[in-house]
Amino acid sequence: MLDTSSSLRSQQHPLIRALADTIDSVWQEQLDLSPYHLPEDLGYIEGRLEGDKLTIENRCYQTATLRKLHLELAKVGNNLDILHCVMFPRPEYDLPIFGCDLVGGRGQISAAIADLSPVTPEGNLPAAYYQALSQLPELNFSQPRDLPDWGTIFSEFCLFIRPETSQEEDQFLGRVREFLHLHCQQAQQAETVSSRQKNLNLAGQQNYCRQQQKNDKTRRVLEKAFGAEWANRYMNTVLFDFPASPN
Ligand code: 18B
Repeated sequence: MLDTSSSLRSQQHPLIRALADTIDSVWQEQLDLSPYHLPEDLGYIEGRLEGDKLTIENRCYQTATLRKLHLELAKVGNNLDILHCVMFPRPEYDLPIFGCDLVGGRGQISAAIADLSPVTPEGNLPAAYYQALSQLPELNFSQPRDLPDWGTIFSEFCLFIRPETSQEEDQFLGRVREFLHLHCQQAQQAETVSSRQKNLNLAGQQNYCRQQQKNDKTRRVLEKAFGAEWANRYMNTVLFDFPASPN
């Protein structure tokens, strides 16, 4: 059963609320979810960031083909609302990583990012994804943002914008819903690959996590509230953990 009565959600920016509801409903409708237990029950966390309270709410699932589906909502006082979501596939399947991040404060979303990120050494998405995504109508946003240096992991379909109007917010939400529909449909019908391919997928996922761990903006928020060591552990074990390589 999904608990949709998240207390944090009702206090978040409307786009964050709408995206969290969308993620929940697509997951529930298209996937067969089982619980996923986070280390030491890091489900609900409170810290203090320069006098403001930092609250984090995590929910986590898994399916037969997806190792970890993580939806995280965070709030820093009244200044910063954050949605973070990553769907890590099991490396036995040729599936990209769905990821998105919404960051906003005081009524305005400053960063809206969503992607289906390839994990192959060549950086290609599986053909079915490429075909479906290439057919979606091109969206034009008035304030596209430049990816940071570590953002080499993202696909050509990555959205990274500062939404200016409620129409742009709706367009972003609609496109993320399309990403999710496609991805859940592909994940439900994925077939296992050779052990060589599995190792390549694993290496691709490790690279994705290592790059994401370089996001200093995420790290700074966590460090200020919980200290450097805790932030490091949280980024490595909750946000961007990966299974170890086989020896
Ligand atoms: N992230 N984000 O998830 N991050 O987790 N995020 C920011 O307006 C948090 C992901 C991404 O321009 C910002 O500049 C915290 C995933 C990119 O240098 C803040 C958490 C993706 C940027 C936070 C969190 C992802 C970015 C600055 C834990 C993509 C731009 C906001 C709950 C799939 C980086 C701004 C740059 C920005 C914070 C991407 C404050 C604390 C899954 C590319």
